[in-house]
Amino acid sequence: MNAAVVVATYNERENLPGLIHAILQHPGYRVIVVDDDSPDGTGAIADELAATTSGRVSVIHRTAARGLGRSLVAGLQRALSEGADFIFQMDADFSHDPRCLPDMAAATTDADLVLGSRYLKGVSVVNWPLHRIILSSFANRYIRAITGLEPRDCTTGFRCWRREALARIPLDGLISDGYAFLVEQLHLAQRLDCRVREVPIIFVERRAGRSKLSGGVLLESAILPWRLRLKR
Ligand SMILES: Nc1nc2c(ncn2[C@@H]2O[C@H](COP(=O)(O)OP(=O)(O)OP(=O)(O)O)[C@@H](O)[C@H]2O)c(=O)[nH]1
Ligand SMILES: [Mg+2]
Repeated sequence: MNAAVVVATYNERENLPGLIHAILQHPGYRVIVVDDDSPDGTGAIADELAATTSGRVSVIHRTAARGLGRSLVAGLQRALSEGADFIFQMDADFSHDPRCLPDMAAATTDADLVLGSRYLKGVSVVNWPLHRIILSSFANRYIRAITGLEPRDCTTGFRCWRREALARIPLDGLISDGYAFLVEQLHLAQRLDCRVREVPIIFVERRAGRSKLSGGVLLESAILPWRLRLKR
């Protein structure tokens, strides 16, 4: 197995060490942390982990304007240039269970992009307040209705790419940055005829730290589906 897991971080100091430990339990997996100069010192913790894990963890320190989308682009490009065959993206806060990684990789036998989906079998979300579930499930209906995307969970951040498919995505051309980035990335994959498959995951509310969901991020997510539709 030659897999790289891209983890974007902003103020995840309590979560990152445990997460990296759990990912590295899988032989053949390495981690690329993309930190946005977190005020809580996550970047320095990532450097310490990189120094003690025999080259299996690398860290990208970003200092430009912070953003999830640009961070993921930097990490995914690094994974491609390092030659990984399977490239994951996942959140740092334990909402995505590292134990699911091998099953997601296995699901690429008949797919180019595997989505860890919260909405395949009803709603598999644990400990989210009701308003977050309503917001997320409304967002998915809205996105599907406007863009014609088919997956049940278009905003999931837990993804596994086959290298050849990710290499075809013009990552530098993606314009959005918050959760909208995830929708734009999926839309592009579908337009480029990637075979997209969903596998069920159980999403658990973040273990520690605070959410970065903001009004600006939500507004971008509300507008993006219309931009994608107009493009089509
Ligand atoms: N590098 C970077 N990472 C970010 C940024 N915003 C969020 N992240 C990371 O992206 C992942 C998802 O962000 P979250 O804040 O957990 O968003 P969420 O999962 O929708 O919300 P909660 O889990 O409720 O907090 C986490 O690993 C964050 O640390 C950012 O601006 N830059
Ligand atoms: Mg989260």
